[in-house]
Amino acid sequence: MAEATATKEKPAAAEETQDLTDGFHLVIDALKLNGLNTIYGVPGIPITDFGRMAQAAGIRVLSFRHEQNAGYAASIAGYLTKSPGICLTVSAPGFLNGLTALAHATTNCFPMILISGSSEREIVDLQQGDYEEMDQLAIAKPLCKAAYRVLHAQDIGIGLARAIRAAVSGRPGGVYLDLPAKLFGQVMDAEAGKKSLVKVIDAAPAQIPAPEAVKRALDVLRNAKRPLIVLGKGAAYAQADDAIRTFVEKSGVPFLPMSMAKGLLPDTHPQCAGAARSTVLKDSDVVMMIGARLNWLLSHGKGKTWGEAPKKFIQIDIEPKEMDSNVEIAAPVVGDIGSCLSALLAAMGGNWPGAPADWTGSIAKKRDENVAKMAPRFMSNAAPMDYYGALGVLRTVIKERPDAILVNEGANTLDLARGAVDLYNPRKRIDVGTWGVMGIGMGYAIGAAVETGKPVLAIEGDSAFGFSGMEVETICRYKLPVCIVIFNNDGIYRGTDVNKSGGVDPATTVFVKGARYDKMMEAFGGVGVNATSPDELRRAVNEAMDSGKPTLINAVIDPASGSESGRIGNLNPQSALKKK
Ligand code: ADP
Ligand code: TZD
Ligand code: MG
Repeated sequence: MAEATATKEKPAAAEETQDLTDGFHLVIDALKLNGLNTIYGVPGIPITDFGRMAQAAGIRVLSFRHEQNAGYAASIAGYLTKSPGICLTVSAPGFLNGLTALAHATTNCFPMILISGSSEREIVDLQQGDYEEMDQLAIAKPLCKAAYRVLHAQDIGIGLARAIRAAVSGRPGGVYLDLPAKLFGQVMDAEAGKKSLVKVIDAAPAQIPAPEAVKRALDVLRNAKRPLIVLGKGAAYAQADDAIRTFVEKSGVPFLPMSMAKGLLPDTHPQCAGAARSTVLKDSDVVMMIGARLNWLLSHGKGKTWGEAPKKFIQIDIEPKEMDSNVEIAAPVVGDIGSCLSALLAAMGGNWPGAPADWTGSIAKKRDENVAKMAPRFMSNAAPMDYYGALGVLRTVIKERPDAILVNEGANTLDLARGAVDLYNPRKRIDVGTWGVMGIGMGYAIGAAVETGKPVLAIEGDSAFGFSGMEVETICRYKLPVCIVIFNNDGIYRGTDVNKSGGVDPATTVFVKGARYDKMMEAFGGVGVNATSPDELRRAVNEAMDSGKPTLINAVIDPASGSESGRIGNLNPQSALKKK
């Protein structure tokens, strides 16, 4: 077997005089050297001892009940901190469970490193049937930004450095780091080991936009009659909050926040066009995208949503290949958002004309009308609750605690909460993201609570919650300040479907009627509440948010009040043969 010289067994005499280290300690030291002090994972062969040693060495190691949830926690840790979230799993099945989250991180542009233990290369490559055998590196590659394997202890430092740089530089994403079982036990000279570690300097270097690109963008913006700024989660990720706010206000342009960009500027800001979304998308003539992609969430920048009138797009993004991905970009500005906005602000000078008043006035009017239309719905005191009655309570909870973090998933529960709950600070809303994936709920809640120390409110559809529900034990075990509100409408979209065959099986989208999710929390020592009215809900959520005690509130929602697929029912394919 080809072991490098530095890791060869030492003669007994030399050992007596020599301090040694091994793979376990080198990985731990390399993580700590780079400020990576939290690991989300599930223990088992070959990483059980690694987890123990990491904890003993002062790294916070959070053990989950399923790797996918640990992975989601790591991915959101990356989003919230700009430093790669670390997920640790065992080989084959544990690795595969973590892989969904790694692909999710890559899709959403979150920096994350999935570290999985793996079986012996010699056996895997000859497919001789090792314990949990799988060629993990090959499988991970197409699903992440980069994938590396470390075979020798003296390469651990370089391996981790490469993983960190790949995760956070340029467009952030997921990185896979494969650590075979044998690596952990490899021994080498402690001094040489220490020297082999790499402290990554400037992991995500500033990417300065070209001056002519900045000028071109401002020329397009200056000549706009009906300009619009779209803020995406890349803008929130960039942590250039002051520059973004200053730019938006100086330009006077109405802004539309994508879901996770809500709160970059408050949803109640006079320039916020969130409540006039369809109007601004349709009627705008120049659209400036800041850290947002023209993907399905924005109807690819064309079609009915965007109206007939010709549009010019300005796009600010760190990824040059994003330009022209769906429509022509008249003014691409490639660079990191902080640098781009500083350059734009500098080039705008002192007397920027602002946005035309007839345009901003008409949007403000539309927005105020829509807000006024919604207001009475949030006052509904009906029991069982409808979505609006329950959300009326929760929007006040967040208004009174603008520092809390909101986790949100479901279909109706997602779409209606997105519109109902205003956000006031950056990076306070985390949700299903680019894939519209169910299952991020408890992983995100745990990751957010651990990374920020702030209270978390998770607004969960009953189906959505089910994907990660077992992690309520994890929340109780680590005593995290998480309040989960389950919008329990007895099913997916609605709890009213019936099996059209007349058979005994329930319909495909319904769950056990009148289920009591609150009892799950009580099983682990947390607080469980069954809330049947807005008043009960208000009392329970306020208490949970103030006490910080792990709480799960089963909010009973009228099973008939949701709609198919929430707001994106139009994406469902229709059968040409469908009978009435
Ligand atoms: P949303 O779903 O909110 O519309 P997307 O995830 O589609 O947002 O888009 C985020 C975009 O932000 C990606 O194209 C990504 O390349 C970009 N991005 C991420 N971080 C930065 C950064 N620091 N500077 C510039 N662009 C960034
Ligand atoms: N599986 C995964 C991983 N992601 C998905 N998005 C889906 C399945 C499909 N899906 C949705 O898009 S929303 C949803 C599913 C299963 C659940 C909706 O039900 P809910 O919310 O109870 O969470 P509402 O309030 O009843 O609509
Ligand atoms: Mg439901």
